[in-house]
Amino acid sequence: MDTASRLREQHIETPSWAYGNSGTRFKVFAQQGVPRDPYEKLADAAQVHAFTGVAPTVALHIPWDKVDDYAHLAAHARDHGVAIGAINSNVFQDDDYKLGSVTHPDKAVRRKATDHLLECVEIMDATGSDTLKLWFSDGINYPGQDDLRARQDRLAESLKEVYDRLGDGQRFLLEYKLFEPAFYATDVPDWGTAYAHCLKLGPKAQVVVDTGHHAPGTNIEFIVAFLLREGKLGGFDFNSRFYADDDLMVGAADPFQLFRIMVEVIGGGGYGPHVAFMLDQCHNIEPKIPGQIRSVMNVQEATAKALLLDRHALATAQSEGDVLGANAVLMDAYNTDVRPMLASLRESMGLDPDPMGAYARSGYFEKICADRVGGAQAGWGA
Ligand code: PSV
Ligand code: MN
Ligand code: MN
Repeated sequence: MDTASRLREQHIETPSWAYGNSGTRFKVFAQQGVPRDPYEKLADAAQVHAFTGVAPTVALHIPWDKVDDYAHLAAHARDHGVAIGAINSNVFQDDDYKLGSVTHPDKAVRRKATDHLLECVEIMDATGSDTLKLWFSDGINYPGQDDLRARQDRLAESLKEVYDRLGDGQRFLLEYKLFEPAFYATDVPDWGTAYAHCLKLGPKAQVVVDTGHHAPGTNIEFIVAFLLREGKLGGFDFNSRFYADDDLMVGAADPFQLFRIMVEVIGGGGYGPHVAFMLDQCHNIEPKIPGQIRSVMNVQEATAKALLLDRHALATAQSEGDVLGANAVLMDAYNTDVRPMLASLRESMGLDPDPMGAYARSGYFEKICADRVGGAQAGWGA
């Protein structure tokens, strides 16, 4: 398949929480025209797909996107030309979870947390979603606060119960995060921990790599290559970081890192529906729909460059031990201006070659500002 066809088939999922008001723990900045409910979030996400052509699904976050009738919400998404993507669970915003959720020392709290995860699988059934995304804020702040090993046992027990509830064609992705909100020890702090749990459970459990969840200097593309090799890379939460879990627009801080990741994804056979490309971002100071459009374009550009990599020339240089030659082949791909190619790809898809400009000219923003008063908070403070 040629590069244009592969780019045309790319699928980048946007998160419902990107469309609501968000901020840091210091301040949530309200913006004009933001959605007041999950239905309006889906309508905004549909705009991102309408102008890029490659963002056909939207991740939900439960209970931020709680509705009475999920089948109805899924039908509403379809009416707008999109579908429901991953269901993100939330076992971090309840007072009961102060000392943990599925790892909590109290069995009753663990039961409540696991029941929420099972409820998310029910929502998958109702919406047609095939992916459950699990991120646990669980951890401890002080040495001795709880038993590290016992917490792993409790985590494993809950994951097993959820795993066993998954239907055919359903999977869960286990997310890791170096630290925060726990500071001394986090229960799923790294890819190795996530991988070990998933390996024990079976093929429906895979690891999701959130690009913002690593220590500075971590070689994320190595993690990607390793997990792909083991068949355990389920997807990405893309975003950019300068310091920690900044949740800035993907490709903004380090587009070269994004390119290197895409090189490994493509080289490792991960470019296809089995590895989900999801955005996990908040737009605190920039407008939200254009922020998502820009992010989708950034992922497309990194992908296009990685697809253009002359892998044959690279392999030859590598096998000859030609250090500078191999590096030059990689840099040639990275330094290619792929914007004209993506513009003509969009035209061939019946889209405007300039999604940012086309959205700005569409009048959608003016319309939502007039129609919507009192937009809802994304639910996530950072
Ligand atoms: C918290 O760090 C987080 O950003 C995780 O990455 C989750 O994927 C996301 O929130 C939504 O729960
Ligand atoms: Mn994430
Ligand atoms: Mn995060």
